Amino acid sequence: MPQPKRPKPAPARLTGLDPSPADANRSEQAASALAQAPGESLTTNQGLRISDNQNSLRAGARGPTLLEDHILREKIMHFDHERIPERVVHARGAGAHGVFELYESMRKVTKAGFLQDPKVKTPVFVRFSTVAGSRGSADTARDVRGFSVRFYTPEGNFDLVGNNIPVFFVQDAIKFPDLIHAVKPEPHNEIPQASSAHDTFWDFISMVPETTHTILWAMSDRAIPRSFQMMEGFGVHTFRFIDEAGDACFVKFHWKPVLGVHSLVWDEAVKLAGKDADFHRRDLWEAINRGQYPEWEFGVQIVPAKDEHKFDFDLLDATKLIPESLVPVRVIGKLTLNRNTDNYFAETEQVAFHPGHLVPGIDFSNDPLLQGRLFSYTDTQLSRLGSPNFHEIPINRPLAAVDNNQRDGHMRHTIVKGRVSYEPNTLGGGCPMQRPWEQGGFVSHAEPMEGEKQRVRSPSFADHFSQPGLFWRSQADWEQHHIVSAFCFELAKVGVPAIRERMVSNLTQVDATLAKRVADGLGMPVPPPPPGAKGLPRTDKPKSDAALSMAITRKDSIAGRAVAVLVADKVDGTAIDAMRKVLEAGGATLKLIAPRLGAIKSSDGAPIVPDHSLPTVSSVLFDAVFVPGGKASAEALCADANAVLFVKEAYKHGKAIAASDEGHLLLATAAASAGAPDGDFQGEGVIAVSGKSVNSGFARRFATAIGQHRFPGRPDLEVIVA
Ligand code: HDE
Repeated sequence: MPQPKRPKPAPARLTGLDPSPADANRSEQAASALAQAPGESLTTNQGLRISDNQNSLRAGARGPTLLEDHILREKIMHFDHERIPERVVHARGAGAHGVFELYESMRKVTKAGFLQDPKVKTPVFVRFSTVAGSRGSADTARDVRGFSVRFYTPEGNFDLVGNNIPVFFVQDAIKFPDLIHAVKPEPHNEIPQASSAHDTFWDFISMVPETTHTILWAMSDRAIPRSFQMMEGFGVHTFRFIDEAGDACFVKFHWKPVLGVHSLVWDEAVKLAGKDADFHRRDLWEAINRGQYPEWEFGVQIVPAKDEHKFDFDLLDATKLIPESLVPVRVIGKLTLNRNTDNYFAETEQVAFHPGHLVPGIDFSNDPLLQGRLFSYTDTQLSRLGSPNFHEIPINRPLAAVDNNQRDGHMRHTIVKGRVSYEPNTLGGGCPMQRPWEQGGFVSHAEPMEGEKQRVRSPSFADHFSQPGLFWRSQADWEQHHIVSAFCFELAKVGVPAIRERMVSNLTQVDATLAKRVADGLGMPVPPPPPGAKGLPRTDKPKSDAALSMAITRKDSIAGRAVAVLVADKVDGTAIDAMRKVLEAGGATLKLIAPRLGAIKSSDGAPIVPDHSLPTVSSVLFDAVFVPGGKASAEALCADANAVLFVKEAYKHGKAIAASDEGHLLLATAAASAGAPDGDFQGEGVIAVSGKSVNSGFARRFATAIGQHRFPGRPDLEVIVA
């Protein structure tokens, strides 16, 4: 029998890490690190060729299996240990490779090598995640998203382990385990999975007012992003840039998505959890496969050292952001994700990020949350990856040469030659040697220190309500409405009334209207302010900050949007073609959805092969819906409950809807069944022309509507039944 040929792998390197910093090709490095010899023969892990992979070794055809079967035992033993402990937080994630390109040299403020020369391209690996859910949980849970970026620089790995929300719940690392225990499923029954809508979470949040700022973000639509490609990223903590002369300034890091910041609506997110639990990771995977590479611009907010105390909040307090209206974000580079992983486990699961993976020119601030993280991330890798040698796993190996006197440990890959494993030495020629700052050595910023050893919170961390107020005031009406609804949803799931009261009482310190609206939604009176509330140092400057709202984000692109086209036999094929031409030119994808799979015919007899059947998909998987004409097609769809629901739901979720010619019949049927007040869908973003097929002007109007993303201001959304 002819044997299939496998592609030849890169030659396996058997001794240690690549010493060449010039080797910037991660995939080559990863391939060469896989010291496995793929061939055409099936073997054991010792290279023994296997003659029968179908049957275990038995004493006679119907006899017992023999303990001697070393091939069976090796295979089952390996299988038994396929799982490793999932991350204690951020367990659910998706990753991809890419590249970082600098727009302008940052030499004046930092010595970091990858921020010097705009010609240099730095390979990166990025992992997005949710925080609370387990590895198998749904992507669209209401949660903060992790946004971890590893830069493989010639000076070592720099990990920017951030989130899609610029502030954090707690100010001090010592509170982190409490926060996480509160949000995780409750310990007695392990319910609920990947949801903050339960008593223990709100019990904690309501007792810890420093969480108020982040909880407002978490109740906003930021916590249900449309796509990883459509969310911002933040380093959260204040870091330091250090220049060649050793002078420091403060810096906050930002990622700004090129497609703009867009979110789902809550009902959509809930339904998606069932319809496609992999919604976000699939979106990322497919975009990269299509060659529509996700992009973010990299920005910095720089604060000179002398301005450290200029603000009425503390730069070291991770529950605060620096309003962009006070310190604008300077965009200095671009991140592009252009390659999917070859193996989820080897790359996305085994990647081990750490905020302490730094390069010379970047340093920590004294943010007490960041300081605690510096312990946690190495520690957690030991239990997760099982060995102090996790840096030798291909995805974790720096491009920079690694050389030190650390030895041995579980699963050591490097075969170090020679007799010297100490320093100083003469027997090894003094190598490896320390390097001063001038030769690329890392030197911690020499910040003057004095003070008493004490367990205290700085009084400059005490104002927990001014910035939540700023965030609230900066939101558009529909964003405020969604925040109120989210509070009502979450708190209505809380069983203990005292927790709800305490929480709404805290909200009175943010904004009286917010508290009133949430109290109304919960059917309770507004409670008195929390005990001890005494007009904490309030700042109303700035009054609002446009960068905190999603309303003014980019809305002129349809790239990455998915458009459903509902079709049945005798559909107007020319309308589909005309629409496809315009939408695909803008970077959207079109999927034809018919009552069932199998080719149908257009009105002029041409065969059309649908991508999906109606029972297997749902409107929540798409950003917009188009119903082409063709009388028989439209009538068949009107008689199909799935098609009617599809349109009703898309309308309720504020999506752009277009219908050409008789396609309008389906809109009318859906509107009638949804109880639309005027007997038809009238809201913005509905583009219907009866009696006409699609021309390019019509298609462009639809494209403009899709670019708006959602129409949350449709007046009749509350009464639509979908
Ligand atoms: Fe993390 N966090 N964290 N965290 N975190 C982890 O490390 C921790 C915090 C963040 O994609 C863990 O490797 C402590 C802030 C992301 O692999 C663990 C504290 C921010 C990821 C850990 C914080 C983050 C993690 C679990 C308070 C935003 C996913 C697995 C002092 C700036 C990284 C792991 C990935 C992961 C601890 C607070 C972001 C246990 C103790 C603030 C994006 O080490």
